[in-house]
Amino acid sequence: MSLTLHYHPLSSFCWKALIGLYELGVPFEKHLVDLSDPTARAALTRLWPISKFPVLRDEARDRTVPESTILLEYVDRQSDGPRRLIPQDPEQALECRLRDRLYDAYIHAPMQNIVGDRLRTEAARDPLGVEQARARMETAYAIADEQVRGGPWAMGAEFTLADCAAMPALYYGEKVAPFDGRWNSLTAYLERLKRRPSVARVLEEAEPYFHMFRADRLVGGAHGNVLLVPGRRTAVEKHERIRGEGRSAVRGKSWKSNVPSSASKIHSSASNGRLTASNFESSAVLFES
Ligand SMILES: N[C@@H](CCC(=O)N[C@@H](CS)C(=O)NCC(=O)O)C(=O)O
Repeated sequence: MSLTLHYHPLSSFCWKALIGLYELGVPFEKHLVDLSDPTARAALTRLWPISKFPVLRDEARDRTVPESTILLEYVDRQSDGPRRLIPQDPEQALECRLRDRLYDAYIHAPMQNIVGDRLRTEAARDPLGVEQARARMETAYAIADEQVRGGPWAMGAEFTLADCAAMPALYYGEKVAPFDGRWNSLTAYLERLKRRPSVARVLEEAEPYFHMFRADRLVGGAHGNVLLVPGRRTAVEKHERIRGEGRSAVRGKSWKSNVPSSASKIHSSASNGRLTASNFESSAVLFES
């Protein structure tokens, strides 16, 4: 295979693709797409008019494969290694795909919607939509909690496509719609996921790019087209480093109480497209829980 992954290290759906590729041990090249660069964005759009990543390009077969689930299934089918992301048994494969959908459609996507809403101006907010998204996530948490009770992974003994989908969905989902002491199996499962070598590698590789976080991308993607940044502690630490202060102004504040002021800060500071103290503060606020 001659594969190139068009991606960004901070993108949650790209995390899903990366986890699967690392699990399979498939050789591939990475092409980092900076969506703030019009040329890079246009190139991604030429590959996939929806303009979302991850997108996989297979030069040998002259094939472009978008959508994280399809991308992983494509690679899984061609991989000749011992590992598989989708079970061979048709019934198990069906269940695996269903669990992948559960994480993507009912946790990951509504989480993006909530984050997007938080970055709108007050007038453009959609409280009902946010409540519906949160309720949907909580329903899905309950289903997933039941599913992972036996563990260790989403489908039981084997790490599959469903786990690739679960990691970014739960990692960010938990920050947006906290588990709050409920769903103990899901909580333990998320901790197991973070310790998985493929996942730890993805998190580690994202770290050097945290400073490139662009608040204007978040503003631009108010309907779920968001680049997501890592959790509160890391973001706040970076924020402190940028401001050269020993203590962050945002530490200890709640998500809700920070939201209105941070959203307006993003709007006022996003135009130059550069990381500033105020838009980075907003990124930290995003994941306060
Ligand atoms: N259904 C898609 C979702 C991909 C997605 O939402 N990607 C986000 C990054 S996490 C993106 O490309 N956002 C940039 C944009 O929409 O401008 C998949 O599974 O790959």
